[in-house]
Amino acid sequence: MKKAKTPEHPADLFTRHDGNPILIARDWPYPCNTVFNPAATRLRDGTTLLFCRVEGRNGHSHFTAARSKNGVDGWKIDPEPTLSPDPGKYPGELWGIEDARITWVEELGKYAVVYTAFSRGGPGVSIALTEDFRSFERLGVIMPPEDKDAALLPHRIGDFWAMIHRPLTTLGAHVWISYSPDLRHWGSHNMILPARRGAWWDANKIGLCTPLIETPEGWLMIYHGVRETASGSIYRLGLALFDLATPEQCILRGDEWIFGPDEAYEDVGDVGQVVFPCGQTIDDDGDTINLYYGAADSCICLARGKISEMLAWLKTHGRALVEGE
Ligand code: BMA
Repeated sequence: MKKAKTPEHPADLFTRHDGNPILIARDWPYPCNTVFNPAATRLRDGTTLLFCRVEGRNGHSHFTAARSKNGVDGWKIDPEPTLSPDPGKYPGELWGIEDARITWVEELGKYAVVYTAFSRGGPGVSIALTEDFRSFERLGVIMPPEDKDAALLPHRIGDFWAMIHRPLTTLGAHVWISYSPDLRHWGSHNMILPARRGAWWDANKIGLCTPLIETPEGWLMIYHGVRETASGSIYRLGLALFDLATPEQCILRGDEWIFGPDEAYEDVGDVGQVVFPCGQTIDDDGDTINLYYGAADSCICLARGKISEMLAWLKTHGRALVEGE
């Protein structure tokens, strides 16, 4: 059901594209159940590439690249899966690979694709490097289960690579950062954003959405909060800002969600009441975010927002973390 929007209750910070959903399973060149939760990047020639999660009719997922000149339509979808699970070599991928996040790493001249590998042990974080989204160098599972919702920062912090991820502990599902000298061995683990508790919209379970956005004021994080209700979970989006030089330090966190399920394609599907972005591109103005998200675990949608508005909103609606909330 659509929620009322008035001047007192302004619209979300992201505006949906009129043509949503922009990609559905029926667009696919081969049979599948659903397409959702895509990673995104802009290639050097300006083409938008979505690395889409495709779920087959066996319940297992793989990734297929879709490319578009304008990031909205005219998608050219690879005729076959672009990256498939390879459980023979990588046992952590037994039940599929899910929810990629892409970071361009200038120092390597490669894209880092960080994704969830799902197997008997649970979901873990894996990483693969690529120059062209045709061949991939897989490094395997780098964060053991249960861990997901991970993305690499685009450059080292000091001497170390930094990864945002979401391990599950008995005390909840919170966002962490870890550091590595070589992308393979990770340490210096720190929780950077805890799920809140009680009635909060982001109580008990949160996770990173898209890779962090580097702004002059700090690393901007879009995260999802999961509200458990009697009729299921509601996945909504919130904002937080982290210090540029010490990203484990949260500067501001918004109290309210800034985007949530409202349209029929977000409310109804394999898993209703879900908006789940894994990728964004930023226009040449350096301000406009094209947010690509899975809706109801069933289709791919686009919404647009402005980095400047998100930072301004955080200054008025955000505050420092309060222990115990
Ligand atoms: C999360 C992830 C996402 C999914 C969401 C809603 O835990 O597994 O892939 O979109 O649940 O089902």
